[in-house]
This record gives sequence, C-alpha cells and structure tokens, in this order.
Amino acid sequence: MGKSGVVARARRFGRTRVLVLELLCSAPGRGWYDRIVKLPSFFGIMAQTVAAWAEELGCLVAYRTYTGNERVRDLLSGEWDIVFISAYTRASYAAYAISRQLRASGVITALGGPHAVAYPQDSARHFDYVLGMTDRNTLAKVVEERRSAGKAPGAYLAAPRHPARFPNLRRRRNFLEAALAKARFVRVIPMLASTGCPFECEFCSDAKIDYQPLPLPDVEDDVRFAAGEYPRALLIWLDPNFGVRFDPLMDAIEGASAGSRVRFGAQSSVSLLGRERLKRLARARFEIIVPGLESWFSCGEKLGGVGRLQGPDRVREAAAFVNEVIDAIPYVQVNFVFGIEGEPVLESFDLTAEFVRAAPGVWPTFNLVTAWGVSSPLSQRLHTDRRILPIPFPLLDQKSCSNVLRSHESTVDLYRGLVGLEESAFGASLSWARARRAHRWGTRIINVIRGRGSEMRERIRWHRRMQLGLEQDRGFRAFFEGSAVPIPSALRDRALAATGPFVDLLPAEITDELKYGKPRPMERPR
Ligand code: B12
Ligand code: SF4
Repeated sequence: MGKSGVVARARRFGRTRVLVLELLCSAPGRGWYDRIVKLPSFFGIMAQTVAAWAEELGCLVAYRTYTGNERVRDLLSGEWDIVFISAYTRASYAAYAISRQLRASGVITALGGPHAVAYPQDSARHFDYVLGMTDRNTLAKVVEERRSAGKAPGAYLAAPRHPARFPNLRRRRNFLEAALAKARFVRVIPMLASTGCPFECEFCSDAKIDYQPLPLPDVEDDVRFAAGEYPRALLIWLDPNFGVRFDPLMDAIEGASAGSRVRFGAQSSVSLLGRERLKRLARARFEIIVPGLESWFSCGEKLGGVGRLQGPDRVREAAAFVNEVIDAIPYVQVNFVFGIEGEPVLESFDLTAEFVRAAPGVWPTFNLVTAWGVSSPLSQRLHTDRRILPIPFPLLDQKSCSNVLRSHESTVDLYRGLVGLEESAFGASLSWARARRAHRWGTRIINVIRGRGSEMRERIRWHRRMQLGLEQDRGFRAFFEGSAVPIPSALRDRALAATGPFVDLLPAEITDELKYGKPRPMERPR
C-alpha cells in the first residue's frame, strides 16, 4: 500500500503507523554493478518479518529498502508512530542519523539487525529501543509500550532465542515485492531453513547460537510459492550453514520445486558437501555454492577431511575439492578471512595465491578479521584485552580495514599481502583463466565485472593507501599501534564518504569525530 493510503487509514482507525526501513548501504554504490545489481539484492528476511508481525499486531505498515539510489526525503516521507530500522554496522551511522531526525519530531525509533546485536550500548544512545534476537513477542512489547527514551538510553529487548517459525513468503509477499521492484536485473529471493550453526568458529556471530531447523512444511510452502509466483527467480538460502540436515531438507526443496525453473544458491561448510550431495544439489538446480574455507590454519572442524590438514596440504586438497564443486555447480565463491590471531600473515596470502591459481574457476572473497562489538567470542575476548582500534563504524565492512590491534610488522604485512593477492587474483591473467574455466557466459560476465570493475579497482587502491600510510606516515602508524591519537584523516574521509547523504543528519559528536578527528581512547565495548 502507498504511503498516503497507510497514513489515511491509520488516522481513521487510530492504529499505530509503522515504517520498517532496511538499510542495505549508507551511500550510493561505487560502480554500476554495485548500484544496480548487488545492493538492491542485499535484503534479508528479518525486516520483512518484522513488517509482517507488525501487521498481525494491528499496525498499518510500510516497508522500504535503502539501496543508495533513493532520496532521504522519500525514504522517510509519511507520518509514523514507530520506525524500525534494520542495519549492519557499516550502515549504523546512517541509522543513527535517521533516528535522530525522526526522534526530533516525536517518532519512536527501534534498531534491529547485526549492529544492534554487536553494539547494543552504543545503539541505545541513539534509539528508543534496541532489539537483539527478535520474535513476535519482542515486537509486541515495543508496539504496545511505545516508550520514548527522551535523552536517556533506549531500552534493550531480546528474545531468548531466534524465532522457531517465520511468517511465510505468501504472508510477506507485499513487502518482498517492494524490495524486488528495485532489483531490476536479478530477482533474488532470500529463503531460510534454519538459524544458528553447529560449529563454533571463534570470529563468527553464530559461534554460540544453537543450530535450529525451521519446520520443513514451512520451507516447502515458501519454495512452492516462490516457484509458482516468481519462476525466473534465484532463491538464495540465508542459513549461516545450509544443509546441516541435508537429506530431509533436500527432499522438501526438490518436492516443492519439481517441474519449475527456479534456481538456488547457498552457503555451506566443506564438511557438508560430499560428492553425492554435490550431484544432488546440481540436479536440484543449485547454481551458486559458497563453501566457507576461511583459513589455511584454523576452522578445521567445519572442513571435514580437508580441515585435518594445514598449510600447503590443505591448499592442495581444498583446490581439488573446489574444482569438483565447479564441475557440478556453475558459480562457486570461496570466502577467506585474513588476520586471524596466531596465523602467519604472509604465508596465509602466499597459500591463498597458490589456491587461486590451482582453482582458477572460483570467485575468491578476501575478508579482514573484524571484531564487531560483543557479537562473537573473539570480539568479546579482544575487548576484554583492550585490543580493539576505534575504527569508524562505516569502515567495519570486513573489507576496508581490520579493527584488531596487532604488532606493527604484522599490520603492514596484512595490507601488503592483501594488495599483492588482490592484484594477482583480479589481474588480467587470472581473470582470463577464471573466465575460461566458467561453464556459462553469465558466470564469465559476472566475474569480469566483479574483478575488473570500478569497485574492485577502488578497493585495491584503498588497500595500497593503507599500506603506504602504515609504512610512511607516523600518525597513521601510531593510530594502528593503539596510541591515543586522532583517527587518521584518510579513514575519516572514507567514513564520511561512506555515510553519503546522511552526514548532515548525524549527531554532532559523530560529525565532529569524522570531520575534525578528536583523539579517542582505545575502544570499549559500545
Ligand atoms: C545471510 C547473510 C548475508 C546475506 C543476506 C543479508 C541480509 N540482509 O540478511 C548477504 C550475502 C547479502 C550478506 C551480505 C553482507 N553481510 Co552478511 N551475513 C549473513 C549471515 C550468514 C546470516 C544472517 C541471517 O539472515 N541470519 C538469520 C536471521 C533470522 O538471524 P539474524 O540475522 O541473527 O537476526 C536476528 C536478530 O539480529 C534480529 N534482527 C535481524 N534483523 C532485524 C531487523 C529488525 C528491524 C529487527 C527489529 C530485528 C532484526 O532478529 C533475528 C531473529 O532473532 C550472517 C552471519 C551469521 N552467521 O549470522 C552474516 C553477517 C550478518 N554479515 C555480515 C557482513 C559484514 C556482511 C556484509 C557487510 C559483507 C560485505 N562486505 O559485503 C554484507 C552487508 C549486507 C547488507 N544488507 O548490508 C556480518 C555483520 C557484522 C556487522 N555487525 O555488521 C555477519 C554477522 C557475518 C560475520 N562476519 O560475522 N550477508
Ligand atoms: S561454520 Fe560458518 S556459520 Fe558456522 S560458526 Fe563457522 S563461520 Fe559461523
């Protein structure tokens, strides 16, 4: 329903007017692919779930995504009693700015999503409510109470566990379509079959969250509905680890999608992806698989046989395994995390370069270890040890820089190694090899755009800038050594640019910090 319809009906019936905003970024994307393809498809299921529950609770609800292409005025237009905002940490300043603007006109604001989970205390300074794990009861409390925090910190509410059931796709349809309307090139529909994970990788927010499958009839219903209504869609499973209960889940998916043309994608552990399972996934039209390798030295448990090896042996086995996956599944992405404590930094990059050459068909993703507030066992430990650098939130995107304090040598090695790896992995020769290995034109085109496009070029330039700063600039180096010096201007400028049109709405303390750079102590959990 349009904005004016929602407001007019709410006024007539005295119902609570709710806006749910899902921030998929905080500024326009850098290149064409980012702006038009990637960011509009980055929405999840939880903000739409909140919208559906609010409707069930009798509210009049509008749901909007921010993809970087909208005007802030249009995003917020309308009259609202409560605005729920969903944000990752990289978009948290945008969320703070929006909340400030809304609260000034008496609207109650509530934050949910990864930033609220990671930084509940800091978030509570900017919102009336901060929501951790959220179920229908958590939401009902906000809607019924509608308490304005005024100047005091907002209330923190959290359910004891993730919801055991989510409103089905049929029920969320209007909200899904509002998000899909902005994704013109690829129709990605997020799906969910489980929450939590049975493994315990220390850096992961799900390390301590029990694995919980959702009811299979719900999963079947969602697949059947999507297959019938959106036959050309790509159904992406958001499960942190897809296929823990592989056979019953695949029975449900295959049964519900039989005879349709929908395709699937999922992220899973190497240990869950045996040869027979790969064949089954391919038969069921899984076209994207993301097996998490993460590291050549840690995370062994979830890698099964490959994980019992380390270093060069793990590289050899992993490349052989991934090459088998590519034979079965057209698009394979492998994620790596660099900077994990106790791992030899330069050797990790050398081994990854070897892997990229040995498995040229995969798309490799390079992430920097990041401690997000209190979200993982690693981040909690590092906070206790006071080893977190006060990197501005917009740069905590896993790509720009790591916020973990380490020795100067290993910090320089981290960016030096990363630049070398990125230049070779996305250079002409390996990009060509990647394109040749792909079985489909679609995969070739996506890989060339991702590897040779403006976003990747800008990222490599930035990592080179980080490396030079650490090697040549004393202030830069002092900051990354943990001294109480101002945040370097290069970081502040990047954070300002990443906060895009929301900069002017930011609270003064954050604008001052970003524009003028005040010395700050080492970060405490915030
Ligand atoms: C699936 C997934 C994605 C998908 C889908 C994203 C999406 N919009 O949902 C894709 C691949 C697109 C993605 C992209 C990214 N991701 Co991601 N992703 C995940 C993953 C694996 C699962 C998230 C999920 O859907 N879980 C199922 C839901 C039901 O559970 P939940 O997210 O825990 O949500 C609960 C509460 O937080 C709350 N809640 C959640 N949202 C909302 C919203 C409202 C309004 C309310 C009230 C409550 C609420 O209720 C839920 C039920 O209890 C997590 C890791 C993990 N293991 O959890 C990382 C994770 C969330 N991603 C992460 C990151 C860094 C990214 C990227 C920045 C990576 C990048 N550089 O591109 C982007 C940013 C995307 C964006 N929208 O801005 C980090 C976030 C850290 C942080 N504090 O910001 C995580 C935690 C992984 C990690 N490294 O530890 N991601
Ligand atoms: S296997 Fe993946 S989802 Fe599970 S704890 Fe490890 S990184 Fe997190």
